[in-house]
Amino acid sequence: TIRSTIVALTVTALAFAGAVAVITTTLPAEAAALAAAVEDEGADCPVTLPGSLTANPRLPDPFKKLDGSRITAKSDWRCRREEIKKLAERYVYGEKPAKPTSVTGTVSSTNITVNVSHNGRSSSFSASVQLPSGSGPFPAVVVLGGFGADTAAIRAAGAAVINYDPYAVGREGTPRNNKQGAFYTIYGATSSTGLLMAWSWGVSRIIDVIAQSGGSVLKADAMGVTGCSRFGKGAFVVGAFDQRIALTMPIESGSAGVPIFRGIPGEGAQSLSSAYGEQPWLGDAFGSFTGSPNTLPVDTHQMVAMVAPRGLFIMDNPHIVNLGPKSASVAALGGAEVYKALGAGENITYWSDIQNGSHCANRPEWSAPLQQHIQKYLLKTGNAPGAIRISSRAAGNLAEWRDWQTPTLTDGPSTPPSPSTSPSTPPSPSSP
Ligand code: MCU
Repeated sequence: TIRSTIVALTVTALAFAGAVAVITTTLPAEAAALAAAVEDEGADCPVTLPGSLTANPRLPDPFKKLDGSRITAKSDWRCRREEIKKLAERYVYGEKPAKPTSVTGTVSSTNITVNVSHNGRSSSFSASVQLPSGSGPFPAVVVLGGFGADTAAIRAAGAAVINYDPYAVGREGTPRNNKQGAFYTIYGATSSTGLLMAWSWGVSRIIDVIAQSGGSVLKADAMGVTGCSRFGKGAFVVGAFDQRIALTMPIESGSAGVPIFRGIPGEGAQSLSSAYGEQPWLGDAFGSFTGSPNTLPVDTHQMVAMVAPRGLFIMDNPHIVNLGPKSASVAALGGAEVYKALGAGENITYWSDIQNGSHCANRPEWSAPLQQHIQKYLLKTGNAPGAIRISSRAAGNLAEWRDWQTPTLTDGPSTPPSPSTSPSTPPSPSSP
């Protein structure tokens, strides 16, 4: 009959639609949509920072907006992330200026040059390039500093290596009132922005040049970043503050990197005053908080969350207490709650389950997951799920650090509670 034919057709159509849906959700192309086309998608979000700070021994609620309400929809994350960005700039790293008036440069199979001008000042720097075998254009991983990252594995996986010297953009060994390097040539030697953010600005300008290059050698929409130790701190900040970065891979970053500031004193890691004083890595404003991290309105679990839903592979070393691996695991677990709420729980990996070895050693244990991450987020040919693999030697407990729970965020637009549909809570009869 006509009716049964329609039913059969409908069932066939549904089955077909179902098959298509399954194919689209498992297609690695989905990873392509994770990174943004711009450095900061939330640049238009209005943010008013708080006028005063209140001490909080727990990790600040990443879902709670500055106006005191909590986000309800996944789409709210865009502007909530902007609030976290502004807090992190103001209190931790210093401001990252937006793209300068003029950014030009060249991309070849061996080298990238970057020329920047802004407000009558100019500076430039360059980075060498090593291509993988095969034919391009290639995805690329920016390697900060040149040690501790497995560049052979990166190239064997099919991504180019961009050897970036952070010191060309923000030198070490200078006092805070006389900072040097390409960033400070533009923004001034007394800029209160620390080196980590200056380094991150430099990588953003490299991405600008690759994006403008026409894409015949390197692909601006398939960029990763990595580095170890102080350059792990840098890689973390690069990924948090440029949403074009599809894959962020900090290694053994230590204090001023991934570990929660609040956990560092109790764990006995490199102290905040030591990290603040050793080099001007953090912004000048952080100086007021080295002895009172509980007063910070933001902590590093929120920088982890800033990377969401993009690929994040945190490598850490549980054998060196000075690195704060327990505090780093708490940052990962706290940030992972935002990944989960955004439906991207599989995009974060924390891996400290490793054999002993010296700081920034080449670790065969990380080669396979490193290549899987490159395949998934840069080449878009893989789909290995992320994993949280915390060594029992240095395992933090998120429950001890939070007094908030993870909300179920809706897919649609945000629905602020309206007085006519949501009854107000009646006053409690038991309160005196
Ligand atoms: C872990 O990163 C740093 C550490 O914060 C410093 O105290 C130490 O001097 O250098 C480490 C590093 O960058 O090692 C290569």
